Parts: sequence; C-alpha cells; structure tokens
Amino acid sequence: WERCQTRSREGPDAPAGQGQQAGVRDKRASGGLEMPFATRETETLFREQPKIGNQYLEDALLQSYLKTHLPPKVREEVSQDLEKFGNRLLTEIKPLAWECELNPPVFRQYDAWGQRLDHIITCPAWKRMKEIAAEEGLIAEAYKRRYSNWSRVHQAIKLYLFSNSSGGFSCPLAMTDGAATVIESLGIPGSLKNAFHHLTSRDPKKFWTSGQWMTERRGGSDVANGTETVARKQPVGAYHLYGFKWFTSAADSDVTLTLARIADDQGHVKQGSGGLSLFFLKVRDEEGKLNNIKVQRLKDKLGTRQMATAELWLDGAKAELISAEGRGVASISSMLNITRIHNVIAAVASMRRMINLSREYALRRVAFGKPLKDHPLHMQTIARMEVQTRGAFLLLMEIVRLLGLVETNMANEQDQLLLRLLIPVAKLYTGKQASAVVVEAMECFGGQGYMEDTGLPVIVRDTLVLSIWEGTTNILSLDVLRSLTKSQGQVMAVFSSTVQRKLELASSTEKLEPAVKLMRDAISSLGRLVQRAGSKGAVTMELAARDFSYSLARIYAGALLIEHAARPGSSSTDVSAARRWCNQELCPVATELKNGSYDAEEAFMDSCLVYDGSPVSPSKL
Ligand code: UCC
Repeated sequence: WERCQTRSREGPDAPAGQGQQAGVRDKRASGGLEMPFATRETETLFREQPKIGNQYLEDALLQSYLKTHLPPKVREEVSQDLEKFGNRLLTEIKPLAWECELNPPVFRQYDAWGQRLDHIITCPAWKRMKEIAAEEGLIAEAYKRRYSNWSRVHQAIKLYLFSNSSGGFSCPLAMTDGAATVIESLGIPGSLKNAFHHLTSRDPKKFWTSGQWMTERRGGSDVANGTETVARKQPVGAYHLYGFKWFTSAADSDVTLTLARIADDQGHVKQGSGGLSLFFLKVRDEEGKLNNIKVQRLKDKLGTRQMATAELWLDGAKAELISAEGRGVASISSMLNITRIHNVIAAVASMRRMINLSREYALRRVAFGKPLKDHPLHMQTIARMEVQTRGAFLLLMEIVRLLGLVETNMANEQDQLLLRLLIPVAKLYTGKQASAVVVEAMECFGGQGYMEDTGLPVIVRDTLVLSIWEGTTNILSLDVLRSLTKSQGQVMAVFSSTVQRKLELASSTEKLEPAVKLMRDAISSLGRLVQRAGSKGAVTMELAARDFSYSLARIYAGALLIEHAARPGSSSTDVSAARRWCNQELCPVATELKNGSYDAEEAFMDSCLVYDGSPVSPSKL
C-alpha cells in the first residue's frame, strides 16, 4: 500500500494543466519576476502528456470492420452502445483502473487475537469494476445473444475497449466467460442453473465471477501429471477436494472450476490425464465463510498487481463433479479456448493503447526542432507497430466471428475446424507480438516511458504475462499440432482453402498483386511442408511446431489484411498495411526446414549450445 500511495493519483493521460498550475505557483512565489530558465523547461515537458479520447471513435480499423461485416441494423445499435461505453471508459472507468493499480489487494491472515481470517481485501474500485462489468453486460452479452451470431463480436469489442481501463478486472471476466461456456456446453444442468444465471447476469447485485484453478505446485503446463488434488466422494453425492492450488488468479471470485483425481474406496487414484475430472465449487458459503479453503499467501507478481493471485489449500472443499470421470482435461478445454480468446483480446488492446498513446505523444513532443511526427524514422517505427496491430486485430475479429457462428449453430464443420486451429495460433502469436510492441512503444516516450507514474510501465508489465497465461508459446504450438492430429490433417485443408478464397477476392486489385503473390508462394511452401511432414518423426514435428504456428498466424493475418484492403471503399492505408504485412517472412517454417533446423543433429547441437559443450542428460540436472 505504502509503495503505491506515494505514486501519482493521476493516470497516464490525466487532464493536462497541472504543470501549468505549478508554473503559476512558482511565479507567485517569485513575486511575478521572470522565472528561472530551468522551471520554464519543466513546465514545457508537462504539457507533452499524451491524452486519449473515446477509444471506439478513435479506432478507424475497428469502425471499418464493423461497417464491412455487421448487418446495418446491428451495426447501428452496437455502434451506439460502443460510443457510449467509450465515453464511460474515459470519464468513470479509467480513473477506477488507476485506483486499482494504486491499491492492490491485501491479505489478512489473522485478526488481532490470533483467529484465522484468510481475508483477501480488495479496494472499492475493484468492487465497482465488478458492478460495471455486470451493468455493461460484458459477459451477459455473449449469452443473451440479442444480435445472434454477432453477439460475440459485440462482446469482444467491448472487452477490447475495456481491457486497458479495467484495472485487471479483464482477468476474472475471462474465467467467468470460460466457466459460463463450460456450463452451457453441459446443457446447463439443473444443479448449475443458478450459477449460470449469476455468471451471465446484468444485475450487479447478482453477478458472480469464476476462477479457473488449474495450476498446482508440480506444474502449470503439464496439467495431466502435475495435478495432485484428490476428490473424495461423500455419501450424499458431493465430493470433498484435498489439494494445493499454486496459482489461482482473481482468488476473490465467487465460484471456480477445478480439476481433481477421484479416489476409489481404497483411496487410490488414477494418474495421468485419464485420472482427472472437472469440478465446480462455490468459494464461500451463504454466510461468507470459506468452503474449507485456506489462503496460504498472495503471489508477488511482476504485473497484474491489481488482481489477487493466491496459493490455496483445499482442505475438504465441497465440490460438484461436472464432467464424466476422467474427462476433466477435455471438459476444461472449452474454458481454456475462451480464456485464450480473452488473452488475444488483451494482447491486441495493449498494442492498440500503446500505439495510440505513442502517436498522440508524437504530435506534441518536440525534439531537434520539430514534433516527433515529422521525424521519418520515428514514424516508421510506429507504422511498423501499427501494421502488426492491424493484423492481430483482424485475427481476433475472425476468431470471435467464428465463435459466434459456432455458438448459434450457424457454423459448418469447416468453421469449427478453423476455430479450433486459430485459437492457439492467435493466442501464441499475439502474446509475443504484444510483448514486443509494448516494449517498443515504451521507447517512443524516451525516459518518460520508464516512469511509473506515467502509467506506461503498468501496461508493459501487464502485457508481458500474456505469452504465459493460458499456456506458454511452446505449449500452444504443441496444441496447434494436437488440432492437426485430432482432425487427421483436415484443419490444414480448411486453412488453405479459406486463405485461397480470401486471396481470390483481391485478384482484381492491382495494388495488392505483390502481396497476393507473396501469400501464394507462402501457401505453396506450407502445403509442400505439410505433405512431407507425414514422413518426418515426432522430434522434427516438435522442433517445427513454433515456426509452423508462426507461419499459420502470418499467412492467415495476411489473408485477412488483403481481404480487408480489397473491399469496396478501402483506403490507401488498408492497402499499405496489407502489403507491408506480406513483406515480412510469411512462412518461417519452410526456411528453417531448408536450413535443416529440425533435424535430430540440430536438436543435439541446440543442447550443446545451451550447455556450452556437451548436452546434459536429465539425470545430471
Ligand atoms: O493461467 C491460468 C489462469 C490465468 C488467468 C486467466 C487469464 C485469462 C486471460 C485474460 C486476459 C485479460 S490457468 C492455467 C492455464 N493453463 C493452461 O492453459 C494449461 C496449459 N497446458 C495445456 O494446454 C496442455 O496442452 C494440456 C493441459 C491440455 C495437456 O493435457 P493432456 O491431458 O496431457 O493432453 P491430451 O491428452 O492431449 O488432451 C486431453 C483431451 C483430448 O481430448 P480427447 O481425449 O477427446 O482426444 C484433447 O483433444 O483434451 C483435449 N484438448 C483440447 N480440446 C486438449 N486441449 C484442447 C483444446 N485446446 N481444445 C480442445
């Protein structure tokens, strides 16, 4: 608390003028005499504070996407809602986000008399965020479906606008959305009807959030082998859970989904993925008492400090089995796929916010006798980030468009396969893009970008987790391979035909020809590679997984940018973004394959390089 209380109470783009006021005070103090030179310089620097306006109205790509895709009546209503929300974000929500940053959660384990409390104390602004999330329907919108398949797009855009002003509340919303999806996919059984109603409520007094307690001490990626929690069946049907959850994000949630191994009559459990089942539990009872859960401590994190991440002991927590026995991982996957989409939303939103602040600053900041906007090298740097962000944004919109179709039973089999493939691809790619873009954008502010009270480091810190949350880059790359194997390669056929179709739309647009050609070359390379992949061993596939996933991301985003640039009424910047995107290496996996990077000898050499000599066998580690 003390650390934060000393920081500015203003956000990164608080109303300008404080510097001027300080200057006026100095003037009065010096009796109206000419100010010293140094004071005047300081005053000038304060005036360069970047400001942001209504983030919906200022997002040209978002507006053009809605115009292109949404039916006019839906667009009109959605647009009104987004404009209103954009204003609310500026006037009410953004200051609350800064309050959340200044007042991170506090853990009180005991009272003065030694009684165990285990209270996670959150600030009033955090609690207000929960009410606002309900009022704005940030979860409800996706389940009430008043715009049919477009409801997901509407919800995702609201979350995208909310993300950087949410004070970390986007995280519990991601898990809440995931939990609601799991419950809906189970057909909303009677025992979970009430929970579903609360999770998708627009009433702040009724709205619940959910956790997603998956990570245990032995590992977060290898859930199948890392989960030790045991579930003991009770005579009346409920289960009691015993275990230790090592990372539980937004631990102040009302309910959670979690995995455990059901013990048989002798207390034995089945190991591996097939031993895991999915459970639903309420964190507290009606009187607010914890459900046989003990809070060990709060995590001390690099970022997302506004949100309480805790270590929890489950000491007989009452829970309901909600999957078939042994189908825990498969059942929680539908939650993971939703939270991974939220991760993409957060990644794109961070990039967009940092670019908007950078370009605003470039209008105001003068260096070497002219504003930054008149320095070509500086503009080139921001433009490169802009191209990356546009590709990522269209990828996000494509995924939520497909999700909307699937959830309203309007998707065909191809749409479903494509969605399954694109979620991990987009999650892993945008997580990395966002980390690179926000660090680059921080540099656009020089030393100011590194100052805590500008709020810029908060965005950077909170973005860096996005490549880790919900599966690291390599784990997601392996998930891409999983989707290929599971569909027996069908996802790749759908991927290629969808990309080809998008390119055909651009065939009559001369300015896009070079980009289309580069894309066609990349798809051919990818096609050849996939054909040869069958004859390669598992090590080659694993070594190629990340580059392969990057290739899919770059090719698909390229196709989306080209499609967007080929639409009637597109702008020269749309065309330029598509061309520039396609000028990067679109299919790195093909290049690396040619270089022999995925051969067994190279894997051996990787190990030698890492350990500077001979590879270390696991037993020596
Ligand atoms: O970090 C966490 C909370 C953070 C807060 C939330 C923030 C959200 C963003 C907010 C932004 C503001 S919670 C921890 C997150 N943990 C993970 O993401 C886990 C990472 N590890 C994996 O994803 C692994 O690949 C595992 C756990 C899925 C591997 O498990 P298994 O059991 O070894 O894998 P299997 O055997 O291949 O898969 C088991 C079943 C299979 O189905 P069947 O049996 O029918 O063949 C798979 O096809 O699960 C299915 N499956 C999937 N299905 C696995 N993954 C998927 C998937 N992604 N989609 C569909």
